[in-house]
Amino acid sequence: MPDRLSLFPPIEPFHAGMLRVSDIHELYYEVSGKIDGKPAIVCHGGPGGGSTPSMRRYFDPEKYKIVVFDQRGCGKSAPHAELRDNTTWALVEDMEKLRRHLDIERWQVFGGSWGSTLALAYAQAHPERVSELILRGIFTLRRDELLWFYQEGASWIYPDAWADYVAPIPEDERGDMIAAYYKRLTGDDRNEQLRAAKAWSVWEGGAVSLFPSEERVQSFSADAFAVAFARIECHYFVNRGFFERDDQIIANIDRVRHIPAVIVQGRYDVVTPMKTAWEMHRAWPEADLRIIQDAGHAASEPGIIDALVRATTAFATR
Ligand code: STX
Repeated sequence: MPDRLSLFPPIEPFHAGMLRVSDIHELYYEVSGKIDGKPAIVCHGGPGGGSTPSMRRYFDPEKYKIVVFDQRGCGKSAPHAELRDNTTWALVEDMEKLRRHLDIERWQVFGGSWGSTLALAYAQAHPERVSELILRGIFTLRRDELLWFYQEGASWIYPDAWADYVAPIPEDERGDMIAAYYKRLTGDDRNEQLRAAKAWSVWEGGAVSLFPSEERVQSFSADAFAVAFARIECHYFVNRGFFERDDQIIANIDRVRHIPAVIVQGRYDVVTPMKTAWEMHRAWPEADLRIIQDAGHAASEPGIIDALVRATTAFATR
């Protein structure tokens, strides 16, 4: 594959802090790149996946002021893995609190997977605050999308990893895997909670990239990561994203159709299959859909990196 763009070099934030957003929660945030550069905020995946230092590297640090944060309960945000007062709409308002705290008027919103869901929920609530949208691995938390990955569908592609995912759940509870996991992830038995969290998290970590990554599976099975990721994801899924309707994000797409947008989708994304990106594209033809023919779900796929870096670079001078 000729001339694919790669990530910008690693950088350290020039500012980082904790922002209190509720009686319970404090959020970790960091700002990197150019102090008076074009503002952009990154929404990480999961929910509950936390941010990573590589998220800074999708933007030219000489052009962008890059804001990265950990959503409620995950990464360096506190309290860890907390589900109380943790909803989509709380996260949307957290982004507004962070924007005002940093004295930013409008920003580019960049998000993959659950980060695309959150980016769109935010943009639909506060369209005047969003200069552009860059979205990857489109996920809208509809029932069918959840069933595909956690109940039946992805199981046909990864039957080997699926066996480990169903192992902690007794056979008579496997008819509703999300409910069965939720019971264990929120139960009093700490050992059972940890075992369930690791199995849930490793299932997702193993399906993320086109080619297997032992390193990713290892990091997804680390206790702290797995507990936040599994508990928070499962909590959002049991609560159906805290949305009013199943198709909330696509049904409200008219609110953001005027915002310049790029959608990057891997053809072989098994976590958030391309059907959702395609349905979004049909409802939002103005968005520039880039299908990457040799990529899965991960932001780190070479073709996905190339398309995302091209998108931030094209928008850098707007
Ligand atoms: N969850 C999809 C999601 O947002 C349904 C997601 N899956 N894995 C990730 O995010 C990370 C690799 C970013 C943690």
